[in-house]
Amino acid sequence: MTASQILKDTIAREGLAHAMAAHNPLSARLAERAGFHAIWASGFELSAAYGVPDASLLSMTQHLDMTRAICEQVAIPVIADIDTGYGNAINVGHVVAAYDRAGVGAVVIEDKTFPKDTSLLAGGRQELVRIEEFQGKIEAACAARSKDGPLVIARTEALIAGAGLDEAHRRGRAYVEAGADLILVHSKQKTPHEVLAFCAHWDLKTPIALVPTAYPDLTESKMRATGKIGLVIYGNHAIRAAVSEMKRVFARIREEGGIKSVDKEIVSVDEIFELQDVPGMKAREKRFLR
Ligand code: SPV
Ligand code: MG
Repeated sequence: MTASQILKDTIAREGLAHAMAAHNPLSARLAERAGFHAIWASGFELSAAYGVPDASLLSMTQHLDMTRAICEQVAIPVIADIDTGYGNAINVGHVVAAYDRAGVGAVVIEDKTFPKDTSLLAGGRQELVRIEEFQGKIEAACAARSKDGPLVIARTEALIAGAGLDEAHRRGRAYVEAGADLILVHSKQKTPHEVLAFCAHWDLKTPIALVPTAYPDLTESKMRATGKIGLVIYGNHAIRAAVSEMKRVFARIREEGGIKSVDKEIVSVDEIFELQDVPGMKAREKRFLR
């Protein structure tokens, strides 16, 4: 089965698939072992890992290289965040074919202008492209993928841009018409009211995807209860968890002038060896080195 078929099956079987963000293969492996159905190859996380804003500063190649490396190390589907598609519909076709070859299970394209600004930033520059233009991008994405290639998830930023629920619905419907497999509706409201209102009035069969970073009260059981949400993406919890723990450990080492007490609190070097598949390498050494 291809990655997209696995993702589609998971949504059909579970009702709701869950994806955890990753910024490298190691974080993706940890998410896979924690039991997530899929990996979100997040533009925000990779930008943060490079120490730059999530504002179309990284190249497609930088994101694709990391996404490919992630795909090589996990068995679960990878959902690629391709931002605005790095240009117009022609660029989108080129980009989707490349991510398809890398083995992703889905791509998410958002309806903002290039260069984009990150969605959750207060006062961010949030400009939407015309609906027809974005339909062209969705159609180009669908035309560029191979048979059973990545699902095309169309992401509307209408709520992020303050354009309102009617505009979000208009765009969601137009994107389904253009061939989108799921509609991701993003919101930066601190409560789930806005996205729940979107779901309540969504009368198409196409599943909705959410990124509940701003409204953490919306649990998976509440999402399931709507009967409309097929995918939840935890958008930045790998990089935030990593930063929390690095800050804590680094501060302790400076406070204590050494590593004696933190050594017992953090994972062992042996655990890192295992995460790197050193045991697999050792088995291959035994077999092949003569
Ligand atoms: C990302 O993780 O890159 C996303 C989600 O697109 S958000 O940062 O909330 O826009
Ligand atoms: Mg992103």
